[in-house]
Amino acid sequence: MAIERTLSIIKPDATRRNLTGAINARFEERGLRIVAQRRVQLTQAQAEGFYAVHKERSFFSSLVEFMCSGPVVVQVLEGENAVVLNREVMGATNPANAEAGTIRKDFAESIEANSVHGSDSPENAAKEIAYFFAEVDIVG
Ligand code: IDP
Repeated sequence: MAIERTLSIIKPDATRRNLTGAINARFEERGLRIVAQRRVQLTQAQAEGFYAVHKERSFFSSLVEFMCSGPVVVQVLEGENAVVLNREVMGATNPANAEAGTIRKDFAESIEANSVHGSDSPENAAKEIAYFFAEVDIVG
């Protein structure tokens, strides 16, 4: 299987509750390596740009406001099959539907405040990584 990179974001509901380390332990336990990491306060423009694909959705403005409500940790995870593996470790978007032992089942507060973001395809991972990191900032 190919070594891939994916973009992960630890969302404001999780940084607020001091869960950064607990969440990153889940990634590392499953073999995902954190090869770049930065704590950021997103601006409205940055959050809108990142979630532009959702701009017609009813929850867009609320999502943008939530993503700017506190610091986030943006990071690049690397490993075999990293995109799909990260989605598996995260669990379903809605924590009510997430499987036992996933980050969202164990930590998410709601379908919006669901603790983590993860790219959904290798193509989107490349775009999302480039949104936050220069190649030189990623040390594998
Ligand atoms: P994903 O994060 O699991 O890939 P997406 O459907 O791409 O899920 O949605 C992006 C983010 O938008 C979700 O992680 C969540 O924070 C928020 N979101 C998705 N659906 C809803 C909703 O129905 N109400 C409120 N927020 C939502």
